[in-house]
Amino acid sequence: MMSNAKPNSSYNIEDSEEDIRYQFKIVLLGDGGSGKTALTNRFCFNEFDADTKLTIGLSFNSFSIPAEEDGTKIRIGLSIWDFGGQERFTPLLPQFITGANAALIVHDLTRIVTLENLKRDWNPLLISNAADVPKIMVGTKLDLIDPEYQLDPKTREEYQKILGVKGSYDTSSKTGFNVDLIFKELVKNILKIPPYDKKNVKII
Ligand SMILES: Nc1nc2c(ncn2[C@@H]2O[C@H](COP(=O)(O)OP(=O)(O)OP(=O)(O)O)[C@@H](O)[C@H]2O)c(=O)[nH]1
Ligand SMILES: [Mg+2]
Repeated sequence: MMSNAKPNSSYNIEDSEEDIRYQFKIVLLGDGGSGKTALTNRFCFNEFDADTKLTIGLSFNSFSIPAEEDGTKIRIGLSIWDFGGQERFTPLLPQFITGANAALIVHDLTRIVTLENLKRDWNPLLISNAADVPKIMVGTKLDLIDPEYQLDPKTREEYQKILGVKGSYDTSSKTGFNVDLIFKELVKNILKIPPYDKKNVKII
């Protein structure tokens, strides 16, 4: 298990622990090799490694993003729980999913079976351990996809409904496309529901 306490490198703002007013737990779930660690590394460190190692059990990162509350600059701390997608780690995961504020459920655009497995395995696992949390469906490796073979809108819509996600985005951790956006969208969704909806917090 890895631990790093760094601000999101893409924001280039000095971090200070005192400013962190809210702390949210975000979990990433999806098949082995679907690109969860690559998303985390792009988001937290603005890095991409073409040869990441599979995650053993889980990897944990914490960092913060800038926000505003009633016009005052604050930071929102995020703890990112990046789970190993190999089946042998599944028995370990429920205890770590518990307490999540939101989830990214991740499928590999180059392997349709990873989308089916969100429906079959990962979404049920999430629901049984963190019932109603906001979640976003994330397609990875967009840079490897021929535009002709992109997920067709009907299939996307069908899966969005079945999975009960707030949105669906395609990303590339290699180019960075949409990576910041999915994490920010997720936090925006946390801020829409109780107990946070009453607070005047905005991501900037
Ligand atoms: N070209 C490209 N390769 C990617 C992208 N995202 C991930 N990869 C590659 O896909 C492989 C698997 O990515 P990981 O991030 O390790 O996958 P994971 O979901 O964390 O896998 P587990 O830890 O086993 O659950 C690595 O070789 C990555 O470099 C992407 O957006 N584009
Ligand atoms: Mg991993």
